[in-house]
Amino acid sequence: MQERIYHCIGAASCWGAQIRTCEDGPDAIKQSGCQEELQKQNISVAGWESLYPKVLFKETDLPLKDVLPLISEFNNRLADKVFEVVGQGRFPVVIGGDHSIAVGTWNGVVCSISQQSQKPLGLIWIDAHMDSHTVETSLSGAWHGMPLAALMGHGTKELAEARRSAPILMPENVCLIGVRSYEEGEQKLLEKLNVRIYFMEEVNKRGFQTVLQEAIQLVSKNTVGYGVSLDIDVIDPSEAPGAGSPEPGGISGRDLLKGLEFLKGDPSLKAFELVEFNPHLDVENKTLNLCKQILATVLS
Ligand SMILES: [Mn+2]
Repeated sequence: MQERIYHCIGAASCWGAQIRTCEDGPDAIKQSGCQEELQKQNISVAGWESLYPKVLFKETDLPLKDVLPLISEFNNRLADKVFEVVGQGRFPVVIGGDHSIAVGTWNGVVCSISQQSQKPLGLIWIDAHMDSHTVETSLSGAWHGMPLAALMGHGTKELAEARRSAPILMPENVCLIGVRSYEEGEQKLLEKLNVRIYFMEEVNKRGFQTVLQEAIQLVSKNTVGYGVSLDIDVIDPSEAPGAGSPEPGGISGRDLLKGLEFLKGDPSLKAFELVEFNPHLDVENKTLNLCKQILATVLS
């Protein structure tokens, strides 16, 4: 098996979230010595760089109506960076930031892969939420609640497009795991698109490991491979309090890590994304340590 060479990209944008201090998430992970620890475990991380939005929340706060151009500009740069990294034969690991950065990540991956294959990319979205609103259905208007709909070609064009036109994912190649908090509008859209959702109830019943294995099969069918987008809020807030929108009743860190073992060295896995870690809401570095364990598990 060919050894993966990893390239980490900190995507320090939080303009899609309501609590915007998760812009410090990627730097907190980097500054914790994560790259050195991974290297010690013989995990080859060839590069680690950070991208920042044109305006940082810690410098200037902006009203919701003004943030979309910033998100869009950031996602375009992120997509270009991911495209470049894949072009160098490296495996991109994108660390957010809020979940709206997924538009940049997966646009970059799909643009690069589509140069070699006509087949679509699959995606496993591991999250307490559906993130499948459009402007019309969202109650909060927060852009991090919309990226999955955008990637499948629904919602505001300005959010959905980076490097290429939406849709960049087909609903039959997408599934969600761990969902337990959602609103009617986004649920209706996913139902209409016939997207497979493993709600938390099913995860509890069958086990995360079993469900993830089945999801891998599903997103591998007729695709060039798949990506994983992991929102840290899928873990129960008692273990991962440092998340943008914590929801009770989540997966345990132990079960999540056990399941993620399946991603180790899988040649069909094309990219990995970890989002929504907020160091300002963390307690005794619990969430930070889980983020590091997740990276060590998937990257080993
Ligand atoms: Mn999310």
